[in-house]
Amino acid sequence: MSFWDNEQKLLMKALQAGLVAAGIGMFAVNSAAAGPMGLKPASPQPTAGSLSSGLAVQYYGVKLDSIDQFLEWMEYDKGKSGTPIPMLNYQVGQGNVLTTTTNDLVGADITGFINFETSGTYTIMVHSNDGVQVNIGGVMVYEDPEVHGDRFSDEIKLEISEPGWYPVRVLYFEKKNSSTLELYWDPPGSGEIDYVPATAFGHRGK
Ligand SMILES: [Ca+2]
Repeated sequence: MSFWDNEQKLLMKALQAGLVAAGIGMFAVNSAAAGPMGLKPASPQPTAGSLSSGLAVQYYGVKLDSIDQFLEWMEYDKGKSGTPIPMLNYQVGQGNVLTTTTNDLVGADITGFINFETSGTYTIMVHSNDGVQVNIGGVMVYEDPEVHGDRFSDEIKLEISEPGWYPVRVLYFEKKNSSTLELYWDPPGSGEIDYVPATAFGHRGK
C-alpha cells in the first residue's frame, strides 16, 4: 500500500465522521492527533565519531502475538546480538526478517539514535507487519502492537525544538508469512515523505 492510499483512507474516515461536510478538511483531521509530545534529545549528545552507522539490534527466536508478550519474553531471554540495521526500509514479503537469515518467528529490539538536524515539525509514518512500537526521545510515538498485515500509521507529527541526536527504540516482531518494517519522514520544509535515510541513524558499539 502506498502513502497516498493511506491518505485516501484518512479522507474516508473524515467523510464518515462528517467532518468534511462541516468544512474541516483532511489537514485538520491529521493535525488533531498532533501536539507537543516532549521528546528529549540524548544528554549528553554523542560526540562526533562516537557512533557507528545504523541501528543496533537484539534478536529473539520466539512466536509472539503482541508487543506486551515480547516485553515479558525479554525478561527471561537475553536474545542474540544481530547485524546492525542500516535503515528501516524492509518490505520483504516472505523473505528474511530484517538482518536475520530467518523469515518467521522473530522478535527484534532495535536501539540507537536518530538525528533531527533542524528544529521544526517532522512528520513520520510507520509501515509494519507484524507488531511494532516506536519510541523516540523517551516517548512512545506509535504502536500497532498485534499481529497484522502490512499497515501504515497515520501521519505522526514530531515537534523538535532542539536539533540533535535523539534516542530511538523500536520493538518489532514478525510472526509468520510476510514481514514489513519501514520508517518514513518529511523533515521541516522538505514537502516530501521518504525513508528516513541511513545517515540519520547511529548506534554505540560496532
Ligand atoms: Ca507477518
